[in-house]
Amino acid sequence: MSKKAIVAMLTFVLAMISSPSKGQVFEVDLSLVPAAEVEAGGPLYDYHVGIHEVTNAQFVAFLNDAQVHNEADNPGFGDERGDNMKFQPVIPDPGDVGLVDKMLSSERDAIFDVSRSLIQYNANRPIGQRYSISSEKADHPAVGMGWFGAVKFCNWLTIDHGLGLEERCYSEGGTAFDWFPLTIGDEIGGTQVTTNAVRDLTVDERAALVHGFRGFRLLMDQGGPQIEAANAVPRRFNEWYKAAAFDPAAPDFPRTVFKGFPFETHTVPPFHWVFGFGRDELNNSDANFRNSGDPFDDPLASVIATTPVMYYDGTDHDGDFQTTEDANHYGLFDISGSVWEFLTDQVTITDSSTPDRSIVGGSYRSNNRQITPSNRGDIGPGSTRPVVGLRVMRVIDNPCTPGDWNLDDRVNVRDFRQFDDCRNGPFVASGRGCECFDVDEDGDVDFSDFADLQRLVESEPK
Ligand SMILES: [Ca+2]
Ligand SMILES: [Ca+2]
Ligand SMILES: [Ca+2]
Ligand SMILES: [Ca+2]
Repeated sequence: MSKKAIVAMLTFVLAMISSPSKGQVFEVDLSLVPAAEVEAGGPLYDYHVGIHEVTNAQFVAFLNDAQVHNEADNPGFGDERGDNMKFQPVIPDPGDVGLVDKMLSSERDAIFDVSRSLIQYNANRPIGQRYSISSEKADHPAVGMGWFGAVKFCNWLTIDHGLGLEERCYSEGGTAFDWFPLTIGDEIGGTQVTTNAVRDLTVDERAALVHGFRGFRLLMDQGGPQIEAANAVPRRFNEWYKAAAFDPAAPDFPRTVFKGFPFETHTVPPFHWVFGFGRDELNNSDANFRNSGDPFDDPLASVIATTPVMYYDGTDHDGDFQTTEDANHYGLFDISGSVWEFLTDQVTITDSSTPDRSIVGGSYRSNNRQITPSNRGDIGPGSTRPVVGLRVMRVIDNPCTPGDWNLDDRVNVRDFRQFDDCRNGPFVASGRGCECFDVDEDGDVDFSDFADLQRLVESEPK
């Protein structure tokens, strides 16, 4: 490299370090899970998934930038990048971020809890530089955020990538009830009913999310693997399980595996792997789980024993520890183990005012049976854990199969419900997904499209 090039590069690097308050677009490596590779009963649209969990360095960039754009902390500069976050200045952990002020509510750490992470906070530094991570832990997965923090990160990342405020996938606000996937309660021809957010997404709401938004979000998980029901329940929006376990090269017969507790089993369907690194057997060289023998292991479970993201890459890390090359079929790392990952889905708990959120994949503290993609946990949306992080995804090209609005591979009365909405309702203005009803491709959705749709239904296989 020439001297000039080195100077130019250094100048660039220094500029990045010294101006942390301007948007910090960082690379998010995504891998395509293609519609064309058909998982029986699974998603029929392209989506892109983060090849690794969100790192400490990425989460620090978010926290610093959000604080710069937080009206309370930086008057005159507040905007959507930092809205709805209460940065706690004093007790007991400066740097915690809640939905409300610390002393007033149980939701005080709902966005981020410093003490359950490896990230540090220094109130004496200028805003925009207060959060930091040691260089050794910068590429480890971030932990200690609640589901609110995970989806706030997704919304922030959407803005940071210049995708536009209207592409954000989650509603935000000052209370726990204001945070939900944006299409929940967005009823046909009606206005949004936020009280409906206290439940999981319907199929139509999942379809609307896929059709209408290009921002970053968490993966969806419609009903889990659904093996016992022999695919009786559709899982057309189970983005997690396809990305995590599907592979046309996997065994073509079901296998029974043990879950976390003794005697409890579940079945892995044909063409899916038991583990998220594309195999049915687990060795210590494959993933970070409890006492897995990696150099970061903590037998006492007293520290955050994450491995760097993509650690299981087939190298021996300069003689430290031999790993197996463990990107899965879609190039995704650490699907099994390292840290649990939040999903979009709300798990309805009848005695709870805010439903739990799904977490998947297990962590460095999970045993060897708990880190399968079909294993699930759930925690409250404001709960923070040193074992739970996140992975982001995007639908980059919103899908459009003529007439099949709910993406279930058939055109029928369920799609027609949405047709009326596109013809008369709010979708006309936004155009989100309605172009799929313009069957005759003349630029609008009207009765001539309806006639074409009827013909599509009649030709549907019985
Ligand atoms: Ca370990
Ligand atoms: Ca993981
Ligand atoms: Ca359909
Ligand atoms: Ca038309």
